[in-house]
Amino acid sequence: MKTVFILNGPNLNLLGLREPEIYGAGTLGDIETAARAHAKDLGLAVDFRQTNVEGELVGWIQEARTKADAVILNAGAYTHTSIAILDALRACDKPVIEVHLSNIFRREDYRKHSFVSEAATGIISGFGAHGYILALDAAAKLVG
Ligand code: CA2
Repeated sequence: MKTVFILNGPNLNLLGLREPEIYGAGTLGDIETAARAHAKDLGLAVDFRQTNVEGELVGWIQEARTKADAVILNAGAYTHTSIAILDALRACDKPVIEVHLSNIFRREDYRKHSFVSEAATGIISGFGAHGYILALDAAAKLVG
């Protein structure tokens, strides 16, 4: 069975607690539950993780080189700042699907640039929690 890493960055553990008008009312746990159910239907195994630590995300992307067939990544605010994450993605050599709950291009200027996009196979942004489901569909297609 093919394995997809679903990696989540800083503050995504706070989903559902604040800013529901931007990120929706669901929690990251709700997203994980829906993603696991959809992955099962697609015949994919998922490894779902969240961290607030940039270096931990870098380590997980490195781990994906040998343990995952595709990566779904919502790097949170590190999307807009982290060359370390970009370098790790460039070394990863697996399909990478960048996900954002909000449409980052409709928001503040500092959110409109993504270092992740420079290494991503594709981007899903603005569909809320459903973006993770769309990303799994894309991953299933990409890993065959
Ligand atoms: O839209 C997205 O998914 C983001 O990656 C979410 C990040 C943000 O920094 C990116 O620009 C876009 C923020 C993660 C969640 O932050 C929260 C902060 C307070 C309360 C709830 C969530």
